[in-house]
Amino acid sequence: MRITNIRRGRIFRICLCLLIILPVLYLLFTWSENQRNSLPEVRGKHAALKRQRTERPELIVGFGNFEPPNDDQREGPGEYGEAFHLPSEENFKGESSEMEYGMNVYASNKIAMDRAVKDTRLDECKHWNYPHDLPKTSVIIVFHNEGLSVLMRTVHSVINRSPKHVLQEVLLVDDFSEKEDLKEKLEEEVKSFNGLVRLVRNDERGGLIRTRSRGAQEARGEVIVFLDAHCEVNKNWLPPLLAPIYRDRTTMTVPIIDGIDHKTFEYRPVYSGGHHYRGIFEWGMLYKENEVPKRELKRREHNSEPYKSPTHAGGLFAMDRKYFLELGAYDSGLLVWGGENFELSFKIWQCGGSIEWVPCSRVGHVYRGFMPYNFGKLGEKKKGPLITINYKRVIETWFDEKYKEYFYTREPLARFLDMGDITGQLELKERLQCKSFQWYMDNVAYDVFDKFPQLPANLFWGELKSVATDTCLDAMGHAPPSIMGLQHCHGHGNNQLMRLNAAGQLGVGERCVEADKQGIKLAVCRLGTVDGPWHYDEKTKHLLHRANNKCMAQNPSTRQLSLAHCDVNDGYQQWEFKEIKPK
Ligand code: UD2
Ligand code: MN
Repeated sequence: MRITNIRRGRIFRICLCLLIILPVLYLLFTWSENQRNSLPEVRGKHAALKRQRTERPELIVGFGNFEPPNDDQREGPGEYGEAFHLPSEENFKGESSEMEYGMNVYASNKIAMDRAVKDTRLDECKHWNYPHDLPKTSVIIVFHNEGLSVLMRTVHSVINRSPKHVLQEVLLVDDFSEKEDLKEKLEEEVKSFNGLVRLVRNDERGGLIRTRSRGAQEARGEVIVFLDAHCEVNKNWLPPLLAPIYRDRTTMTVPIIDGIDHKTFEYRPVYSGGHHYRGIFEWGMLYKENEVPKRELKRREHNSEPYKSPTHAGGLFAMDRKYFLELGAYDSGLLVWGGENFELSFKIWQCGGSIEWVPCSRVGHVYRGFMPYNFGKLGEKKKGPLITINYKRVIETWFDEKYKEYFYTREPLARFLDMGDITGQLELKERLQCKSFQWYMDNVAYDVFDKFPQLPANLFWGELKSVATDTCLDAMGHAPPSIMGLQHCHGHGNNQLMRLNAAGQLGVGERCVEADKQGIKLAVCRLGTVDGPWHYDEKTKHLLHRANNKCMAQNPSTRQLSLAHCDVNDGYQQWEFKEIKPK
């Protein structure tokens, strides 16, 4: 009896344990399954989807972990993205090709077209899986006078590192290149891809902006991806870019842009350690990158998930082709180069779409030493700097009045530039019922003001001329920190265009003029501030540095600038702001 009772007790306890353990095990199992299945999807507010998805995404083996061919045991110059140094006797040839292309194309010619690069993604990225029915994609590469081997390496990387069934085509659009090899040899190269690569050519120079719009017209894929002609895409770059578009066709996606050295072709991760940056701008419309605000990071579950960004650098992005065309492609009034990244970004956000940067998609880009091409006839036709004209079109279309003032404060000469007709753009904005710029600043670009606060108006601007010597304060084209100089007044603005704002900041371009014992200096403006130490007295013509209670002065013999005890009788302390007009 006793034994039986003990047994009964044991059986009861075992059953009780099982009753507790089994449901816990079940819950744990389903939770881990969910975790696994949640990784494949790129989630976001837009997951409610304009495009219906019926089944849950499958786990597709070999997709999240898509391994490009030829990536093992390769040997040769530049393999795995290592730096390649020419033997010293060939340096001269390398340098002269740098003069021609802004990058060492002679060195590039010695590196395999299909070289391997190092995988710069976050580890987490290797475990994502993506839907198998992603939209077919045209990769569009516009080019003008690029190095053939650099262009072809871009093409090879796309073909080798994109899943075959997703890649509709690589579309090359030649923007009226003059180089012989691009005219002749390129045709043969293209043929060797049996139709997967197509080449179309402009009859005249269109500039990169119009040429990209043309590419979008000609493309056959459902999604278009733009790349510059000197890129190398990294492992499994394409599916992560397509997934958010597949979920919501009004999303533009942007890969993280790694650097490729313009001399050695070394492939370098732009940043590592899981930190994320996104595109913003300062009020002169220079593109900047800023750490992603916590508010945006917190919205996501995984650090490798896409995050929203106010804008993008311009060159590399993916979009639903029809959506790009519905938005009017790029404003066709924009000329050659610059500002189109903002135009498209403001248009997308303000008219109901969104921009996401995708950490699991990495693409290398060669940042050139200098711009090797000129703007051709398109540049000559327009008076004034063409890029500022582009910015003016963009801000006049998309900014509210108050924000336009910030741009004109930072870029006073822009007021006088002829931006052409923007009625078509304003009509589009009306037709698509786009939101205000204030909405965009409040909801999307809310981190801009932290770095670039609203600009106080300029009290004085123009050339800052020494009364004694008739020379002008000049930033000398040096990078800050550097010494300000005095030069012959040329009337073109640029390095001589000084602005003194109502809060005492003396600025030139995006830089600030500061002073200490060593002299008058060009400095990086402190982020988040717009004030400064300067006060200009129109009567005495003194430029007073309030913190030191001294005046800007010129040394009569050395001509160097410094701070000196203010003296109303000293002509070398007298300055005049002289307004200028664009030439
Ligand atoms: C950046 C962008 C670039 C573009 C530009 C502003 C990145 C990595 N790059 O400058 O894509 O948005 O800002 O407009 O974000 N090209 C033509 N016709 C021309 C001039 C250039 O087809 O008249 C081609 C050129 O061969 C290249 C592409 O356009 O493939 C971009 O030009 P870039 O590389 O000189 O511009 P980049 O990278 O300095
Ligand atoms: Mn480029």
